[in-house]
Amino acid sequence: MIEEGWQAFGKIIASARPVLDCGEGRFYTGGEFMSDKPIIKTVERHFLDRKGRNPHATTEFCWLLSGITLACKIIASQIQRAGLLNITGATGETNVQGEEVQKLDVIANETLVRCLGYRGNIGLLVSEEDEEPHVIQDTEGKYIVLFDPLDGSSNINANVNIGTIFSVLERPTKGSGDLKSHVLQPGTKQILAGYVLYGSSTVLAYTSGFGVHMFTLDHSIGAFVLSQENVKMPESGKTYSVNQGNRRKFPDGVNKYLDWVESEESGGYSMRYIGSLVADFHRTLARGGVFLYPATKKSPSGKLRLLYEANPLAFLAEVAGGRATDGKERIMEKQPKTMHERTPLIIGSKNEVDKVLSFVKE
Ligand code: AHM
Ligand code: MG
Repeated sequence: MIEEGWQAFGKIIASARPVLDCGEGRFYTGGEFMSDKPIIKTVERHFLDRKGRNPHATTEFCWLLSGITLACKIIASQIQRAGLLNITGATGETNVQGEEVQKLDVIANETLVRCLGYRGNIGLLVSEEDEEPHVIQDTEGKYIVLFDPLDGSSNINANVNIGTIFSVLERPTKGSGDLKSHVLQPGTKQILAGYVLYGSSTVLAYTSGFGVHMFTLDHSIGAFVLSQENVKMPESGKTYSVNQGNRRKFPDGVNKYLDWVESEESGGYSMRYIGSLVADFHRTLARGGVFLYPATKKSPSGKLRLLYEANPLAFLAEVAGGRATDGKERIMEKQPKTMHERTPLIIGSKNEVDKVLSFVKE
């Protein structure tokens, strides 16, 4: 039906311009095949365009990617109607991190697990909400997908921006060894990372190491459509982003940086903190600046999770020209020891992260 539509479309164009009908719905216009030229660029099509440069840019991998985009479209529609569907508020349970679980956390998690559970090339799924990985295929399944299904859950009930973060690893040894050892890979091994921000518009950003690209969800056609290619993070930016409420619990180096950033000597910075990592990162990526979630006395290893929060955003930041560190080590080089490991995070514009490090490393 769709193919017939395209053929009819081609024939209309043919009446206005000389076109050679090459069969199979392809019409040669003298320069290129019309049916090879998409009228919109979806995430999957964009990813596949890196074929040749990226060994993972295969139709098989696109099947995995479409599982992520489908899940995020479903999550976006649930978020938009949350108040009408009675799915705001807490479930009364706590998750593996000891945090209060929101109804939308559960919905987002189940949506991702169910959308990805049927993709034949996935072996394991790792979610912030589940203590153990979901074993989709014990011995087969080339890829591992890790995700924070709904980041910024404390903002859900306030109608403030929230997001989904994802990371994809290749399974090192097919089917053998301890499954957890397959998951515990440093961020440098990521083959894809991204996030979806459910904001005033729903935006997806991804990288596979070949640029950072952004797509906007066009609700009228139900697709993430390319809106910005090769996004670069400004090298500097006069915004810092941190939970100032934890000021007295921060290490001395962080407090010295904050003293400096608040002083006249810094030339004047603005503070912006949404409390949803995806939203704070998205702003930092677009406008420049730095985001910090340091260790605190309450959380000596920091709050954010290495595998499905810090690593994917670090990959995006670095490909866009920024930096990500825990104050001592590059985030993506950290060797994870446990699946839900936490890390301090300093991420953002290259010059701003270096500035923080000059105080933290003193
Ligand atoms: P979550 O994944 O349970 O939502 O927790 C992570 C969130 C991040 O989005 C955000 O940067 C941080 O926690 C905010 O924490 P705090 O309220 O301590 O400032
Ligand atoms: Mg989170």
